[in-house]
Amino acid sequence: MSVPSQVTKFGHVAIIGRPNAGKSTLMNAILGAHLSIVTPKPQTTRKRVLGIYTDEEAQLVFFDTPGLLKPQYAMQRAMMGYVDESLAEAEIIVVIVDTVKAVERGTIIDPMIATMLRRHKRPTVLVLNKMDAVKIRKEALPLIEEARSSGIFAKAIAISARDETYVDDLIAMLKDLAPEGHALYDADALSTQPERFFVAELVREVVFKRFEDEIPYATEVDIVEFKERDGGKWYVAADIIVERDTQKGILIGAKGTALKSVGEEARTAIEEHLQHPIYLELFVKVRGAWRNDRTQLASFGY
Ligand SMILES: Nc1nc2c(ncn2[C@@H]2O[C@H](COP(=O)(O)OP(=O)(O)OP(=O)(O)O)[C@@H](O)[C@H]2O)c(=O)[nH]1
Ligand SMILES: [Mg+2]
Repeated sequence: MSVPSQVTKFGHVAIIGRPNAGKSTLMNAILGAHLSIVTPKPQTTRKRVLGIYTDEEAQLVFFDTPGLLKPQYAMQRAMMGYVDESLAEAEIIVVIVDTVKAVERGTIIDPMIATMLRRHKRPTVLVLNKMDAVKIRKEALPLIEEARSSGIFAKAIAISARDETYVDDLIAMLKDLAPEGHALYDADALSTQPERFFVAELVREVVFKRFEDEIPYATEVDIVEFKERDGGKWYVAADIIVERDTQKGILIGAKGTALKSVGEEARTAIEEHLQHPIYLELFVKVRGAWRNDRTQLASFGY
């Protein structure tokens, strides 16, 4: 594969919005791949996830970002740093909202988002997401009207990222807004981030989906070994970090059964992602209050 020469549009697109709005689902729908992890819990995405979309005419580099919030501790401050960084580097901004919640609120204008857009003036597309879950679809019409008359957005579109409806129309809009330019990456490149990052995310996705209460939020995953072996399974060893001994106990489960089944589900997802069989070893470690400790956060890549 090589860099496609016929591409005439190239741009960076930051996807921003509140936690749980569907940012990661949207990026995956655009790319046609499960690149960024998705769970029903808010604050799933913690770092910037870079995804590359390429067709015959355009190459768009998407930044999936953590959901916007007022940071309470160091990890959340780092999360909001990724949002700022993505906005600064993007030529186009996508603001995505959960339309069900916007209908309840009676407005799509979110003060926190409006403030950010005033600081980063770029062509901005408003995406009204989760239209499949809006019971009376015409209740969304005044919101689209509000978006158009607000002067904040270049365009507005109603979609379902989950069902992939109107996602192609959104891609066409973004291609229109993208600057003229040449492709930077190979036509089959999906990201520039290392496989270790995606492997750690896939383990974290399983923990987020399986455990309730505080465990997902106290969990980080650190890949300690990633060995590609010739002619055999690759070897991956990961530490699952939690904050308390009780959390460690729940993650491991009676006779290790909980951890074993986390490992089985994660291994399947990682093999699918890497397109290669692996041997996965998981270890649970306790690191008190790592979320508020700059040194530990740095060691986890924040
Ligand atoms: N019904 C419906 N659910 C959706 C849609 N898009 C996303 N979801 C669901 O909403 C939840 C959150 O989706 P994510 O893509 O993880 O949301 P996010 O904005 O990336 O969330 P954070 O990373 O936590 O900020 C998941 O359960 C998705 O399946 C949609 O179009 N319709
Ligand atoms: Mg996300």
